[in-house]
Amino acid sequence: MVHTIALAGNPNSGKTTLFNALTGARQQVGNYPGVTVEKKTGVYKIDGREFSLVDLPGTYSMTAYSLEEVIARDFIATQKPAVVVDIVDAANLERNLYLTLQIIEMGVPVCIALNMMDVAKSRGVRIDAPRLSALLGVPVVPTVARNGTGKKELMTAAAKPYRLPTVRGVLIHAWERTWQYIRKAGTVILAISILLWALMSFPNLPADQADHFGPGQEAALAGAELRHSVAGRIGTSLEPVTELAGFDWRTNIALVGGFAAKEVIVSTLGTAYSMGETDAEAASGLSQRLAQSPQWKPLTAFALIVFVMFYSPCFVAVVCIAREAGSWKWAVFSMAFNTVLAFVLAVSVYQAGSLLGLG
Ligand SMILES: Nc1nc2c(ncn2[C@@H]2O[C@H](COP(=O)(O)OP(=O)(O)OP(=O)(O)O)[C@@H](O)[C@H]2O)c(=O)[nH]1
Ligand SMILES: [Mg+2]
Repeated sequence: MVHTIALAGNPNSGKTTLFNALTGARQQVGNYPGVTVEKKTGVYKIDGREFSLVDLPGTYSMTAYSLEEVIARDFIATQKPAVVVDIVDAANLERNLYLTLQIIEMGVPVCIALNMMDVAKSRGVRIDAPRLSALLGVPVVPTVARNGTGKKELMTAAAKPYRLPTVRGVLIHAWERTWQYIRKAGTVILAISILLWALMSFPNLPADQADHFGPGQEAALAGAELRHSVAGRIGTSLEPVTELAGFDWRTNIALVGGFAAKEVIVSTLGTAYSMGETDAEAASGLSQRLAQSPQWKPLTAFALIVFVMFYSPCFVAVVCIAREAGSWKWAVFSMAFNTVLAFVLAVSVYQAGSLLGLG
């Protein structure tokens, strides 16, 4: 992805001169959509990375009175450039900083090019750039756009703000995501797990059938109970088809549950394979249980991974697709197409693997 650098500043501050110095001959001149204000874009390369450079119309403020102000403001607000280089006329610092503050207040990364330093110097104006940078909280680079002084430093300065994310920023972002997941796991996923447990537990096996199982046959009884439940019946009815991919009826229960939320596939598989386990101390992990199960081979697990990666998005995603696409056609298509594709891939993997004697 090519990042955009926008050049903003007062009229006559040297934006176009700097733009030309940075892009060389590689530039495009056009108009902003719908208006005749000139739009200049070019490519700027540094350290093997490419940036799209945009020369915004010169403005004294971002209050959106004139067409130029509206264009500059809209560009920064909607295009969200990676960084806005604010070209400030050092010889008219006070007047220029008005716009600077407005750009900083828009919340985009800003870097200041303190231009016309030669003019300022000849007028006896001395500017403490590091202090100005500390006061504004953005990098400040003295430049003379006309002869290219400070050009190199400015890019290095302008390219850096997004290249190195701060440790604090990364930690905050990571924490937000983690918290989002914890909340989801604690609410949606818990609710779905309870629902799936209920579907796997009811209706109860009639007493006359349960009586066939004597002491020491708890595991067989639990299997019969699970098969009798709503979820067990769904899983069993799908088995004639899914066994082509090596999936038994218990695996089918987990896959149907996965349509509610992909996160519950493993936990549902765990429940389906541990029902009837009365001694919690002796209970083994799902992986050991599957390794011992006669229905499972490494090839089955591989086919299952392939299927889970490709099959229908969960129902929340399907609802989102319908909303975004504005019709249920795409939602139904994504469910059907993905599930068929996943099944074809899983069957191919399982059958080809079996033929080759793998697993
Ligand atoms: N002395 C000096 N002159 C400069 C410098 N940078 C630009 N200029 C001159 O200042 C004048 C205005 O520069 P432009 O680049 O056209 O300014 P601009 O910001 O694009 O102006 P608008 O597009 O009208 O907003 C030109 O004559 C440039 O040659 C500089 O650092 N020092
Ligand atoms: Mg210009």
